[in-house]
Amino acid sequence: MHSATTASHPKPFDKQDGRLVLAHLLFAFAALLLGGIAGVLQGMVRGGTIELPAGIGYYQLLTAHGVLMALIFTTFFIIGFLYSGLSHSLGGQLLPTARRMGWIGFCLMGLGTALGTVVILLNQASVLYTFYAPLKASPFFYIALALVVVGSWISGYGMFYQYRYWKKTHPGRMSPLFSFMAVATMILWQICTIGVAVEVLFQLIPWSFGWVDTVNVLLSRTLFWYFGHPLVYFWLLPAYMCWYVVIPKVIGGRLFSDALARLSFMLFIVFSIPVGFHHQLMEPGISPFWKYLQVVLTFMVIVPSLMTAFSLFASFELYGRSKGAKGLFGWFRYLPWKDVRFFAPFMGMLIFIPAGAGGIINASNQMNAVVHNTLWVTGHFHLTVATSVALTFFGIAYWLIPVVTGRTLTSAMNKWGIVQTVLWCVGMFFMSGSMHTVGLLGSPRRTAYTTYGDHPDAVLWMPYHVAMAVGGMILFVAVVIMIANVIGLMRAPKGHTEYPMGEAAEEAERTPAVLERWGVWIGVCVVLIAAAYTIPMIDMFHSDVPGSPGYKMW
Ligand code: HAS
Ligand code: CU
Repeated sequence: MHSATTASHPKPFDKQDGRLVLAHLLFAFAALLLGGIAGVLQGMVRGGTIELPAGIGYYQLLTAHGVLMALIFTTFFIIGFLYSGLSHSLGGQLLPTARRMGWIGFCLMGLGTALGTVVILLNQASVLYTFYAPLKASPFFYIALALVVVGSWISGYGMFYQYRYWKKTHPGRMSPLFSFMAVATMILWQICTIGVAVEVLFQLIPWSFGWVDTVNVLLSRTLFWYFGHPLVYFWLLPAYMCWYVVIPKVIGGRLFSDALARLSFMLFIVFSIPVGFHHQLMEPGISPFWKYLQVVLTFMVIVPSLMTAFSLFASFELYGRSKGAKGLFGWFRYLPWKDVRFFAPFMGMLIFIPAGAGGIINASNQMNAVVHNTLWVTGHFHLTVATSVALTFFGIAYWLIPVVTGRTLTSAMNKWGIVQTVLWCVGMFFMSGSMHTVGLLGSPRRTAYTTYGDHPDAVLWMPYHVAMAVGGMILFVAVVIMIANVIGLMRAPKGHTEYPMGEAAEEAERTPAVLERWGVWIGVCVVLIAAAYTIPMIDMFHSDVPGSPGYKMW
């Protein structure tokens, strides 16, 4: 039998692997709590409801919030989740070398996080999570980031090692879907982090140590966004893994198509990197032709998300019809609404529809001119990463923590999970809804409380800022409940929880083998990156615009 299908044994999760996974998850949730505290405070400052005590700065909080939530919570959770699924789908146990690499990665990332957090708390790095030059942080902030990235590389190598071993010992077989997707996600990560590694090592660190006086700002931002856009898919793809592989199992149905799922992940590898200019559409120094090309590629990378939406609808409908659902939307009633393992990720999917639509608006040059650098963009990413992705990760925690600790989810905790999800959605509705609206009215992002000298426009904005603060407070309550739920899961009754991994395996054998020819897809990706970036980067190197000295604006 295919080893992906032997997975449903009532065999407990490997203890050593469980510890590795749990360490990542707990670290992630600790970051969520700290980031949440920073978030609610900054929301209240911006709403004009509080003033910060003890010399704490708004931008300092904003940096802590962005770094801990967007970079640390996500990365730790993702690596823990991927390791858990690899252990489960590739033989029930990690190879000692793979596990060791996971721990080395964990330690390096943990060290980087600790160092970075200290530097931010010392107010030496209030440069926000995108750390744009010419804002200049302490060199130790950049070193901290580098440690996190290098740690994540080593964790990725551990995953590749495990996968290679499986492929070698199962010649001619299609790998289990989860492992395929995990490898695709980590390949994407390896390719895109090269950009930020080059930026940090060759530009920001020498400059912040004072070894060089100036920095090429345009080049640094370009390297950043070469990384920054695929970064958002590094967050999204693990959520998609849950939607493709876990959700069909949770609802008791099956995945619509193994081949379609694999194709969508390969398309992400191909198209998600050469698109960074859609974050730089309003920047001078890049000719319109290259922006245009990258916008075309941006519209290409929407396709695998549309395929995902199609596949999810098909899976839901197949399941509903198998239960006797009639009519176009009859299947809707048959979904397990009261099961948080389904409900939380489902709300994530639902919200991804307007969230993705917002992304398409952002990517359109003319409309980007309206929304760029306004709170609209902040609203966009609080729907995408902070709702679609975050709710899916929360939904995963409700079964993954029990799986790795040998416990079971109680019905009381399931209810708290539903409450948590509803609160998150309500809080986000107010917060992100107001951000989108007030962004269209011109309210800028990355700015503390100000009335712009009582400018009439800024007076119009204020009610929305208050609504944002209210949403932020609701979200903070939801963060606290999530943390309480995690503690509850850690103390849940002992018992066996099955790893809910879907079994499209019989179909996987019919999936075209080209979908596992990594070299082909990575090759196409490299060609596209070269086409989209080579000439504009050469121009940036040869630009006569002088480099910029560093600024400390806080
Ligand atoms: Fe974005 C800015 C364009 C997706 C995150 N984005 C950001 C920033 C972040 C971010 C963090 O083109 C700010 C960075 C900063 O600090 O400056 N984004 C896009 C596009 C997409 C997109 C075209 N973004 C994401 C995702 C993110 C994310 C995903 C995180 C996880 N974004 C932009 C642009 C900017 C930007 C510009 C720069 C703006 C500026 O000017 O600064 C696309 O990938 C979206 C495609 C998605 C879809 C939706 C498919 C729907 C699905 C759900 C199906 C639901 C079901 C359930 C089945 C087409 C898969 C339904 C059931 C029922 C019963 C109805
Ligand atoms: Cu992007």
